[in-house]
Amino acid sequence: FAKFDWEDPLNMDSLLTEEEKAIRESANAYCQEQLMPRVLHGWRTEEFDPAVIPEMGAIGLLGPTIQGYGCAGVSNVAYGLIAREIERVDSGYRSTASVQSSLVMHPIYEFGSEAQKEKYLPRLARGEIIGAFGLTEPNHGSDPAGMETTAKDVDGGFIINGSKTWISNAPVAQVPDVHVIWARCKWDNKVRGFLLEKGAQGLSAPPIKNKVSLRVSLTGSIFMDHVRVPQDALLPGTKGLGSAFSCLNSARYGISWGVMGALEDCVARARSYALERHQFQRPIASFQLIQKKLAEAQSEVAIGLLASLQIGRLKDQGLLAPEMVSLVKKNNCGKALQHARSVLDILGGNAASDEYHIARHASNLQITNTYEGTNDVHALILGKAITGIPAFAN
Ligand code: TGC
Ligand code: FAD
Repeated sequence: FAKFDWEDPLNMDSLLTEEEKAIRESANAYCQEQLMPRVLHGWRTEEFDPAVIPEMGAIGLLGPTIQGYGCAGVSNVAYGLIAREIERVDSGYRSTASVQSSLVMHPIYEFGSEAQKEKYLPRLARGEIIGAFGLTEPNHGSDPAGMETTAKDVDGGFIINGSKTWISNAPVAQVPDVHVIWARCKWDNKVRGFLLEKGAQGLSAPPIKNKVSLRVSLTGSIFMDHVRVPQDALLPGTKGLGSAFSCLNSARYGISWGVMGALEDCVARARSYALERHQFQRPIASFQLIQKKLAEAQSEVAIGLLASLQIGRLKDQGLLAPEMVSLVKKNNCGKALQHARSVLDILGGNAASDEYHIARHASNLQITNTYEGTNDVHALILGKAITGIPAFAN
């Protein structure tokens, strides 16, 4: 028999290419050596360290699947492995990176003009500029079709009015350097994407403070009061809400890997603690109920990672269906949250201390299970695919 490795129970390593393993190792080294020492300060103060973005850019972690424009052009599985390593430290750092890669660089690459790609992608890849993605509004979260933000066609450009909320990266340096904003166009009632640059008159992005989740990443609102943008701010390839949703496929896929990294960190920490902590003259790791919690959590890690790996391979081959992404986003986020909470029990009273890290992951995982489509919304997407009946429609 082969030897069982509890850290890779189903030998996922055997399914990775040498290049993917090398990318995983270099991402792991950066995350553990550079991000891990900063995470508690960021968590306690909610101060975002803007150096993180250029650091990630310098080692090719931003927009890594894009071909050209200074990007690495690696596989979707490599992208997933990067998300897993970043989120092993904190979901907030992964949020920062996945918004930049999947929700800003991806739409520019997919829907932008050649001039927009040349202008933004190399600088976004290096982390010289930071991006945000504004879809959610105060009155429209799960149902973005109801959005109230509008774009009006005027001589030589557009006027954008509206507001977005709960937007990752939005308040970095007051406003990020480029916002991808989704707005309903007054001339044909279709939703399209626009690129709004930092400094535009009427644009502001105040931070949302005192979060109890994702405290190391910045989140804010975006207010647009008659923001005038030139004609070339329109992402010309966007054709309706489906264009916005297609960006989510990439981000949701990355999250499905990331949350497994967070859960792996919880399991590893709970295991070490259980081996050291003694009660009733025995290590608590010797108690069956403790072992059951660890075994169930690590089983979900192994199964969740293999599911994400399969989706990544299908994505690379052009065989992806969006519902597959809903399946892994829903499953992995839900399981990560459930089992992070379960192994948190192993810490006893130390669960209350941020120095043991698992409570921080569990708080983050509440929101990873919510953003990019709540767990229940993904159940409805799958329910529609299974029954043919959309439960969310009027
Ligand atoms: P529906 O009628 O189903 O679809 C409208 C059009 O969109 C197409 N479509 C998709 N296309 C590509 N990929 C997908 N995943 C797609 N889903 C839908 C669809 O085919 C249709 O096209 P067409 O040509 O027929 O018009 O739309 P609906 O309004 O009924 O939507 C229902 C629902 C629930 C699926 C959708 O609204 C939804 O997914 N809601 C969740 C909203 C959400 O996920 N928001 C995320 C905001 S961004 C974020 O949270 C970033 S956090 C990042 C971080 O910090 O890491
Ligand atoms: P609601 O849609 O009001 O949902 C509330 C509850 O109702 C949920 O439990 C939901 O499942 C349930 N519900 C809704 N509709 C149905 C239905 N039809 N059937 C059954 N139950 C239903 N958005 C962006 O655009 N860009 C970002 O960068 C971004 N970053 C974020 C960062 C953070 C830290 C957070 C907290 C959110 C972020 N979001 C972002 C917003 C996020 O995508 C939304 O919060 C999410 O889509 C849910 O929308 P909502 O908060 O309006 O909840």
